[in-house]
Amino acid sequence: MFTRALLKKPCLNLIHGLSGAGLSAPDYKKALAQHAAYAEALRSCGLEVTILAADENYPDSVFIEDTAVLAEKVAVIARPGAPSRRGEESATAEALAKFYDRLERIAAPGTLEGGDVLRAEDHFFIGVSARTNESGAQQLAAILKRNGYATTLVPLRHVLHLKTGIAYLQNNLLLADGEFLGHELLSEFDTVPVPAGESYAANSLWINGRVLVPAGFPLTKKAIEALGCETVPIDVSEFRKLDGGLSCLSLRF
Ligand code: CIR
Repeated sequence: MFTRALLKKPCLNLIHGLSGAGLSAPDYKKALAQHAAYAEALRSCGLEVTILAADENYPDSVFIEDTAVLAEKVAVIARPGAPSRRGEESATAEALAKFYDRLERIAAPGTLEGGDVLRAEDHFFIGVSARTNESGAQQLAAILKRNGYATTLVPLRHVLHLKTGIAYLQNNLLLADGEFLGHELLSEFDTVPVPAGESYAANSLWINGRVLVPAGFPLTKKAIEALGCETVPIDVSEFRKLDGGLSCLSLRF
């Protein structure tokens, strides 16, 4: 169960964030409202939410998940692979120092973004991607292993981040799409495929017994409810325009 979440307010420069989505630029006012509703949804799941101030130096900094990897026993400060995002992690480290006695860090030449890390119970799957390199993934694996967690590196083929395509829904259930369906490194899980045409909804988010799903993906919502899970639809259309999803907007711990 999670008790806290760390978020970061979207900055005005959000409209200049990185995007491969081919959609229009996000509407800042709408993004702010969606961010506030997201924070409220986390509160309604029982989390104490801390929202860091916006930082105009980093257009993508609202996607705070990418700047750290958190577990009970350790907090690891990431080192973003996107050059325009390098440095975002400092504000996260400062905020996390209030909650963790000791912070570990990914060091150069390693790069790692938290969106590439999926936790399933005490096992961490680490995507090796265009953003997370082999060195970053190996450094994280070594830190996690020292703290008693299991790790598996998963080379990515198409998606931006590992969690762009999979979510862990507890009880050994994986919501999976595209390259992760039938994946040999994920064969221990029972897999729920993301319904056709709803790939974006693979980035759903289990929080304390409920599953946050992006609004506008009714088939995924239904598939998750059929598993006996309560769903909470959240509109994140403005963040989708920058390839971001529900998990990217917070660090949960
Ligand atoms: C980026 O390209 O870095 C941002 N526009 C989107 C980051 C999404 N983060 C995530 O999936 N964890």
